[in-house]
Amino acid sequence: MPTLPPWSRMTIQQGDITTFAVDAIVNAANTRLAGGGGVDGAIHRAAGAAQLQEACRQLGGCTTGDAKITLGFNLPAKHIIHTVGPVYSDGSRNEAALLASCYRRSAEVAVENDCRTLAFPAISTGVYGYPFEEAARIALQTVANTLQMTPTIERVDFVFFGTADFERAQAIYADLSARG
Ligand code: AR6
Repeated sequence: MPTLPPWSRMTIQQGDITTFAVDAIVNAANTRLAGGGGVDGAIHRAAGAAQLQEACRQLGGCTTGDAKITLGFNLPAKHIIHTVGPVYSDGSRNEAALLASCYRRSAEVAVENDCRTLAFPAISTGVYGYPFEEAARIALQTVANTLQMTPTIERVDFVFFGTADFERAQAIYADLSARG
């Protein structure tokens, strides 16, 4: 079957990412991979905190903009790709490049581990303070660009927790996908 173009392989969803039955969900982690609040806390609880913490400990941390993989344990997802977004300060500290790197590296790790369906949360837009609109544009455009080079990835779901974020992301998808 021919590979669909990038924007046709990307969807905007609302919900709790821990319920997504995909090959890999992506976690918005910290550099120690120690678990935390927000989506990280929800993923650790749903996967089984003790076993995920032990798997993360063996990875020895993760630098900002990079990504590492574990099993999904009790999750419906087979794997968890842990990536570390930048803490947003004022936009002059390489935040945009680091955020783009999270999405690119997560996709690369997915390909290396034969994960064909992925779900991403809105990395860095919670505790790490990245302005939502800007972060969502970087997320969608980076994944669209990456999918050009990763034909084995069949579908990427972008999962937004709240209704307002979901609706803003839908508008950004419409805008960016119309530009091609
Ligand atoms: N499903 C989908 N999205 C969610 C969920 C969920 N269950 N829960 C929250 N979100 P955050 P960050 C959204 O703070 O900004 C942790 O302590 C949330 O609405 O989880 O990258 C880590 O250990 C927001 O839009 O991640 C790090 O220390 C988005 O997920 C730090 O927070 C990201 O918010 C990482 O901060």
